[in-house]
Amino acid sequence: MKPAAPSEPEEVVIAVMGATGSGKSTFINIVSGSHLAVGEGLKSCTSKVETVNTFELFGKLVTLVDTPGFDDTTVSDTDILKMIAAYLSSTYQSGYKLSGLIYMHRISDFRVGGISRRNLSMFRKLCGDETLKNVALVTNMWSEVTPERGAAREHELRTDDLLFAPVLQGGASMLRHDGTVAGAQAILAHLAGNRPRVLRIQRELVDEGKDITETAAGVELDRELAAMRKKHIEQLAEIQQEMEQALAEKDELTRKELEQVRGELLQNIEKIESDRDRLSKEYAQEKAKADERVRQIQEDLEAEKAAREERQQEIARLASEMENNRNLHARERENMQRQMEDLKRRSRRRGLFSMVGGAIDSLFGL
Ligand SMILES: Nc1nc2c(ncn2[C@@H]2O[C@H](COP(=O)(O)OP(=O)(O)OP(=O)(O)O)[C@@H](O)[C@H]2O)c(=O)[nH]1
Ligand SMILES: [Mg+2]
Repeated sequence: MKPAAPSEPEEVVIAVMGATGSGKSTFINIVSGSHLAVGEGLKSCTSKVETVNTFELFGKLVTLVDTPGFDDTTVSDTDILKMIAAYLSSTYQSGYKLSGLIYMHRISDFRVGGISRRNLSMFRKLCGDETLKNVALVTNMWSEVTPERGAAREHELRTDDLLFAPVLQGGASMLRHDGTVAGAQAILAHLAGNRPRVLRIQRELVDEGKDITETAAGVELDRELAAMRKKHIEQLAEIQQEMEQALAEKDELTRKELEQVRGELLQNIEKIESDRDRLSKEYAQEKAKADERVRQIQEDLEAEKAAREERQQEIARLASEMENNRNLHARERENMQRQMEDLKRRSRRRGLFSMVGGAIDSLFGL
């Protein structure tokens, strides 16, 4: 984060990541008093990077960033990586770093399936090992399990080398979220004091000038897509065999059903191939849009800074008038005091993230 002047509250930015439906938006709403959409059914809810209005906590200006989980039901992983990467690289280029990252995990999941593992591996590739000190692995939905079962799962998550163990060894912490405002604030307090660090994807894209397909997250995504494609091609071969058998047995109904499955598989394969191809090209477009928007926001910030300085001069003028003119009428004095309070309130500094508010949503959305 950009250093603030001594009298100004420090700006802290924390991103919340995790699988779709893990409770990211709910957590943010609880602690920030925002109204982000929360999922009700099986469908994913957040499909873009969103920042919520900045709020003050423990004397700091906190901005939380909501992200869509990988394996979203409506947006492809390629689009999600593209959005998250554009957001992180544009803001980093403007001098902003994250103070913390929360990785949300439902303790109520009776087993950690492929989706959670994929999200965790993408998360690790985005962060890199050097940032792990700024990571909190947060378990939630404790009300959905008995304390014994929850504790047993927590232990498993903590000790399994395919789950949280390597992340914890790298310096991350594991915390429980009990669903309350105070609990969520305690989690933020744990992260808010951290030294902001550069994420691996930011270093790769900005400092090393890598193409997104060459970043650890880009390579991981491509590996996932390649594995998925391979699985589909194997399934296709099986279906083809079954279709031949159905043809030989003159089983028209089965053959037709298989034909439909075959069509779906072919479509999936085509989509995977296009997803692999378009990451690099579309990232460049997304990044250009993001850069332009961040540039505009910074211009607005500059204008706001100039206006703030003017207000501060006005405050100083009013203060000295009150000081020097002891004969002021009580009502006049009260009036001037009110004006000063108003000017002070309007002079509060806002950083890039607080300035962005909802504006950045439209930029990083689809
Ligand atoms: N019992 C319980 N339910 C929760 C908790 N947090 C979230 N939920 C529920 O879990 C569902 C998903 O929550 P969201 O906050 O939308 O999850 P998300 O991670 O933002 O999901 P996406 O936006 O789809 O990635 C909603 O029905 C929430 O009401 C919690 O701490 N306890
Ligand atoms: Mg959400």
